[in-house]
Amino acid sequence: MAILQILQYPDERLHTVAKKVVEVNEVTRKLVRDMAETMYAAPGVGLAATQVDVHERIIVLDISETHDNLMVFINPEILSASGEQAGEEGCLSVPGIYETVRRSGKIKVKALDETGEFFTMEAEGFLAVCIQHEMDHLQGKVFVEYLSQLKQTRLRAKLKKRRREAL
Ligand code: GNR
Ligand code: NI
Repeated sequence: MAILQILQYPDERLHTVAKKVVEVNEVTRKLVRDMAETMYAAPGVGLAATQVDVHERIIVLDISETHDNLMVFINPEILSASGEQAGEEGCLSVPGIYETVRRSGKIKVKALDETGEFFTMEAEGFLAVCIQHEMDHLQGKVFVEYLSQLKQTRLRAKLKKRRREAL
């Protein structure tokens, strides 16, 4: 297994739109394992392939406290969405920044698992937030893009300053 490097906002590669996985095979499964290891090590509750500079529609998630409930979504699609919720979000590509984002309250998703098996799933609450956050990554969208332009400008200045001071 391997821990992969996570792209840091504002890296333009985070805005790449991921392509569908054509065949779920051993290469896919190795990437899924490496993504899971990277997510657990970070630590984070989810990771999209986009964040490790692989532009394919693959997501790993584990919102359990015990880190024993890995969920894999390959070629995920939202079939339906309803309601609304607002919650504080963070992102491994934007460390140390937490902002409230409004999202659908409940979603129904279809995807393939790491064996290539099709499944559908309903999610609400924090799980629904995480799935939407990760699916945004696959479209090249980072959660901070939901903030006002003023907040985004301030955020970029803050990150620049932080990186300067970290050197
Ligand atoms: O670890 C993560 N925590 C989190 C908290 C609230 C809403 C979304 C997330 S996802 C994030 C990991 C990440 O950046 N995934 O893309
Ligand atoms: Ni993220």
